[in-house]
Formats: sequence, C-alpha cells, structure tokens
Amino acid sequence: MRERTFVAPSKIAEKPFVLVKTYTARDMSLLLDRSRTLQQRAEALIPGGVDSPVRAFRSVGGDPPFVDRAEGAYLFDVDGNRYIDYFGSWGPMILGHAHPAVTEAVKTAAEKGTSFGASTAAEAELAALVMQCVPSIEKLRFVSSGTEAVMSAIRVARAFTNRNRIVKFEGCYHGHSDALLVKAGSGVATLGIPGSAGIPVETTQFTTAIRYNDLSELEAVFARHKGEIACVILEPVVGNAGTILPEPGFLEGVREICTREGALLIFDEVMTGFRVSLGGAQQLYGITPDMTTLGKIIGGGLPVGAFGARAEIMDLLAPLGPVYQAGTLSGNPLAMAAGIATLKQLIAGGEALYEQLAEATSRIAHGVAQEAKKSGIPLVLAGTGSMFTWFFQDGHVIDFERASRSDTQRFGRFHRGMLERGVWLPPSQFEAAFVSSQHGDVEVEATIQAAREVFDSL
Ligand code: KE4
Repeated sequence: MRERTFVAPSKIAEKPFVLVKTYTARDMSLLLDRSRTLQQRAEALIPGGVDSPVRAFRSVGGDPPFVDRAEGAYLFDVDGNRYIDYFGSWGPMILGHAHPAVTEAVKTAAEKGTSFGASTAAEAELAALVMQCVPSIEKLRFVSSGTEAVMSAIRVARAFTNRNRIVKFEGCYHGHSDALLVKAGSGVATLGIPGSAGIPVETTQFTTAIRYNDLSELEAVFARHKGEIACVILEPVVGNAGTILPEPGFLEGVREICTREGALLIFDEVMTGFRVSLGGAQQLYGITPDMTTLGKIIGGGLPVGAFGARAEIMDLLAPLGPVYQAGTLSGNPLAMAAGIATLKQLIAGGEALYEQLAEATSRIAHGVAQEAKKSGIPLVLAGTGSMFTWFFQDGHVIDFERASRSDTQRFGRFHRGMLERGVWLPPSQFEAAFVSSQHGDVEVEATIQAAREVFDSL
C-alpha cells in the first residue's frame, strides 16, 4: 500500500550526509563561501538577489545560504551545511522535502509533457480531493499562486454582491495584489513598510484594514459603510504577523456580522489549508466561510493556488458568467500531480498524521520556550497544529500591534545563532514556523539543544 508508506522521521537523520558539519560552540563561523559567491552573482541580476524579499535575510542579518537540495526535514546548502528546516518553503512542505510519492508523481507527469494549455483529468481529480476535505467549496478554480487566488476571489465577491469595499485585518497578508497591500503582514511587516509604492490611492480607497480579534471595530466599519462592503477577508489563524490565534468568539462574530450585512466571508487558507487540520481552519473552528482561498500545500511544492465557494458564486466566472479570470499555467499537469500525491498522503495519514504533526510541534515549540525561560529571556509561544511562532516579548499577542512590540533585534541574533547550529528558522519575527511529518525525535532534540546554546550566548 504505497499510500501508507511514510518514511520514518528519524530514518532520514541516520542517513549518511555528504559533508555533514557539526559545529561546536567555538567555531560558529558558518562556512558560506559558495553561497556568498552565488549571492553576489544573483544581486547583479535580480533585485536584492532574491525572487521574494523575505529570503534576503534583511531583518535577521547575515548572508542567506543558497540551497542545493533538500530531503525530509533537512535543507542542504551549496557549501555542504545541513539544516533542520522550519519554514518548509513557507508552508507547502508538510510531508517534508522530496517525499517519494510526490517526486515520483511529478517525474511520471513530466515524461508526458509539462504543460498543454488544455484540460486534463488531473485538474478535476485534485479539485475533488480538495472538496472532499473542504466541503464548503462546491466549485473551485486553480491558479498559480495564493496572490492570484485571493485577487480573483475578491473580484468574484465584488461581482456577486455588486459592492466595492473590502475589509481586511492589520498584519494579515493576502498576497501582493494592489488592493490588499494595506497594512499587510509577512514581508511587508518584515521590511517595516506601510504598504507599497506604486499603488494609486484610488486602488486602495475601497480597502479598510482594522485590528484582528476586534469585533467592535468590524461592527463600526459596517455601520460606517452600510450596504457597501463586498467581503471581509482574513487569515482564520494568522501566520503572516507571526502566528496569531483567533480569540474565542472572534471567528463566530465575523461570520455572524457578514451574514447579517450580506457581505461574503472569505477565509484566506493559503497557509492554514491542510496545515492546521485536514479541513483547514474552517474545520478546526467549525466556521463555514462563503469563499476559501488555498495554495501552498495543495501544490505539494509546485505553483498552485485555488479559490472556491458555493456554485452560485463561482458560476459568475467566465466562460459561464461576467467575471473574467484566466491563467496560462492554471491547472498545470505537474503541479496537479504534486498536489494530488500530497493530498492523497495527507488523507491516508488522516487524524493520526495530524496528531503526529501537532505532537512534534508541541515538543519543539514548548521545549525551546522552556530553554528561554531558564535563561530569563522573554518569549511567548503561539501556535496550532504544525505552525507556530516564538515572539521575543512577554505580552499576549492577539493582534499585529502587539506582535510589533517584539524584540526583533534579539530575534535576529537568535535566528543567526540557530542557523550556525544547523537550525534554519523563518528569517523574520513576523512569519510562522512550520513542522513536517519528517521532523522526529532526532530533530526535536537537536533543535532544543541548539536553542539552549544560543540562549546561553544571548
Ligand atoms: P503566494 O502568492 O506567495 O503564493 O501566496 C500569497 C499568500 C496569500 N495568503 C496567505 C495567507 C499567505 O500566507 C500568502 C503567502 N505567504 C508568504 C509567507 N508568509 C509567502 C512567502 C513569500 O512571500 O516569500
């Protein structure tokens, strides 16, 4: 039964690695010669040397390692250093890197051609697997990124309600389409910029951003813009301000207000979909949104986004209806193959797999938090399932303003110290960390030991 074979986590760590380096406390100078050479070459050709800003390590300092390959819970850079990976390509790699089932599926698909620009059976196959796990979706469309999914969902919501205004929450990040780059999280927060240059005020005049976990502000916005709000979009568990959980009653309140006001509730589950549970945050919290956006995990590491809703909403899309949306590589056969293989593994693993993910995550997250406490370093932990954040502060982080009070300088020193000890955390206080099914006892212990050494050095 191929689908049930999980490569046991600790088996990965026992495999002999080429050029494995173990660092003692003394020689913490990470060998990054080849990475530095590649960085210089990249910077001459690509802005900042990166294709996505957060990869540039601007908020944590130091040179970003260049990855050569990855396997299971591990990344290997071009200088032969090995790292336990805690950002997992920013979410997709819940099964770990180079999972045999996924790699095999992509290879098989590639031998039949890489893109046709015509329909294939795989698109409906992946759509059916998504809907099996996310029953609020009656129809969906695939695109090539989370940004595209959200951008398209907003357009459909505006057409369905015949209203223009959208409401988002500070610190939530919904991709980089113009109307949503308002008080966004992720790289926007990491770089400490209010939004983005190059966006006419006319484009964001219909975007209102309010505090997360604040129903009174939401009520006030609806009172101010009665009958004008097309949708409320949020990350049901925020990952892009660091991890922020919804306070008890918050999601229920947003649902109730949207229903009462005739606005569509869009759950942006690009990150939480298939991450916090097989059915995403909407299953975890028992809330049914009107629309859902997905990405990351459903592509198994290849470019896939998706947006879905009740058929009456989705049938507004061309060629059936007046809302135009399109994409050359939408539903790409290799991406579909990777997504199908990934979702089949997650469905086969079921509850037991998600419990394993949560248990490993809890041991890592709490284990490191304990070490910080022993060293007298203020640190609060927030997380659910296999996503979490260590905020370097001692408050209760319920919104972006509180998350922003974190000591980002100390986070940067922690990040560098962990990297030098073979643990690669997301390079920003305002990003979530992720654990895969390949993180086992060996990785838990190594991570806690590395943190113990770093906290002592801080
Ligand atoms: P992409 O366009 O990056 O595929 O998805 C945008 C997006 C939409 N919605 C949510 C909730 C998201 O988390 C994202 C993308 N997440 C970031 C990481 N926090 C992508 C990493 C990056 O920008 O490099």
